Amino acid sequence: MARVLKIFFHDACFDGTTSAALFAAFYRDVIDRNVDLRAVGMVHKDGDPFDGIPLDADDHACVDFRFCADPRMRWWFDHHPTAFQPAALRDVFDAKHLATWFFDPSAPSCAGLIARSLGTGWDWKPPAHLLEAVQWADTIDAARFESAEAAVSLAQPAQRLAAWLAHGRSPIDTARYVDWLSRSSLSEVAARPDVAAQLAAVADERATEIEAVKDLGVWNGDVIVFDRFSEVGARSPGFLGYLLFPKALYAVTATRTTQNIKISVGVNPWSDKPRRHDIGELCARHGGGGHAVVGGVTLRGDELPRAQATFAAIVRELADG
Ligand SMILES: [Mn+2]
Repeated sequence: MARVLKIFFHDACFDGTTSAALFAAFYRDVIDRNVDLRAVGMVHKDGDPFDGIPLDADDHACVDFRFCADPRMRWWFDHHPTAFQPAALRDVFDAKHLATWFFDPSAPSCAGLIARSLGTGWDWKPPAHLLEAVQWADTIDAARFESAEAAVSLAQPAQRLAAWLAHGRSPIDTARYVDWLSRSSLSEVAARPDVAAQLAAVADERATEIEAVKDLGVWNGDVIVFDRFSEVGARSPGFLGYLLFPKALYAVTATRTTQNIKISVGVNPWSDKPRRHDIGELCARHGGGGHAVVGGVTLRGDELPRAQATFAAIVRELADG
């Protein structure tokens, strides 16, 4: 019987899936070539996101997602400044100081942090196809695009796949994607017939989405607000919001599925105005987390009144402060 490795990763995220694929490739190359890999997408929530998640495999890793103090979580890599929630978890991290735990809030992507850490500690060099994905993770996760146009472009396979991931895949689809990416290039994955058809659909929906986002945006000072509480399944505009409302300093979006309600908050990377807020810190105060320039709060699908109050409070704080 093959040993089982569970990799918990930040779901619906290009960096999260790249991190999981990278770690899977490392594990097969260095630790156990016959390992049976189970990739498990994780979503942030108010409270312990690992509550009720079984750590029942032979080995466990968590990438691009919050710190888990359970000793069975042997491998951990993250770059979110809000990784330690509650803050007391930071003491566990500092006291135990496992050689297989890595945290660098200055890293542009978690995938980049993993590649560097495994290179230094295990003398492992990722294959070329994964190095390319790591470079894209650095660009996409840190919004290192020269313009909003470049950020929303679907010209490159990496950007088509990032949009497809953000559109909400089933857990099985995303787990399969992680396995494919651990073995083949972004362009090969994007060219798989089953994936290619879905990527084409994402591109086809773009024109309709642009019209919807244009109608949706409501100004509140220099904050552009997208309220999609009433459209179950509708997506966050992401960088499209800054393309269509270039004068915005901040964007705040509410989206909702039957499972979760998500409030996404961001600083316009192409604004010429300096930001006045730390978004991760702001979101953490409301039960979420993130980075200085992008963050979010995820609540349960049945917490609509609380989500609406949180949404209004965040918009008010950004517009007033
Ligand atoms: Mn990340």
